[in-house]
Amino acid sequence: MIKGLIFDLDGVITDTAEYHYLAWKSLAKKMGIEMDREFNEQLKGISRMESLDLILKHGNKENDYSEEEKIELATQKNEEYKESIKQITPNDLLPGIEQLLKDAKEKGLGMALASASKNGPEIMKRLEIEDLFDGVVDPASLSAGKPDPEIFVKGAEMLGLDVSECVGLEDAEAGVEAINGAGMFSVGVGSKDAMHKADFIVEDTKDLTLDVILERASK
Ligand code: B16
Ligand code: MG
Repeated sequence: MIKGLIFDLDGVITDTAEYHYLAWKSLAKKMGIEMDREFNEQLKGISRMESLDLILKHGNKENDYSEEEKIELATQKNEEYKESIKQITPNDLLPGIEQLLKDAKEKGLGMALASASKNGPEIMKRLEIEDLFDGVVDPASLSAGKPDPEIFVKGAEMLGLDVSECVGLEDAEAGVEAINGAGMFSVGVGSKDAMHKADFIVEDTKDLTLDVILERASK
């Protein structure tokens, strides 16, 4: 029986990808690296430092900066990103998500956040959904990021549930792999192609209704 939902943030609850993109693009420009939206797709669900490494590699500059300099660059990106997320309001919840969270709460399901973003708690506050959640996995506490299952396993632990009692929701391929690796039922939001490893695929968050999720997961 399903007793908990474990959510990714960016791409499932709200769309912060555009803000990440603009902040990385402006940092990349300062380093003389061009990046477009197509390249940006690779950064979804990937941690801040790993994203920076991918951008440097993309610009053939992977050996140009020391660890210290890279931390400084990632901090610069994060400062710009933090400025832009100040605009987030409850209107930025993706379609269907508010209803899903409310229905799950009403049914007594546990809910945890499994986002790679260290800005997750701030974003949840701005979306006014933090009270609906029982826990947020701290990405800084992880020994490995997605596709490693650790973040979803920790989410289930936080809820006091077995992984078999939880459903994980993701929009990134690495995230779906993490859910599957944890032994949880995976819901993928996105194209059939990108989400082919998910147990259940919806193209849009508006199709994420609690009844359908529970029905699919208990088959
Ligand atoms: P931060 P998710 C991820 O969020 C984003 O998709 C990814 O682009 C970002 O680099 C990562 O969070 C880290 O974010 O710099 O705020 O710590 O999809 O795992 O909710
Ligand atoms: Mg995501």
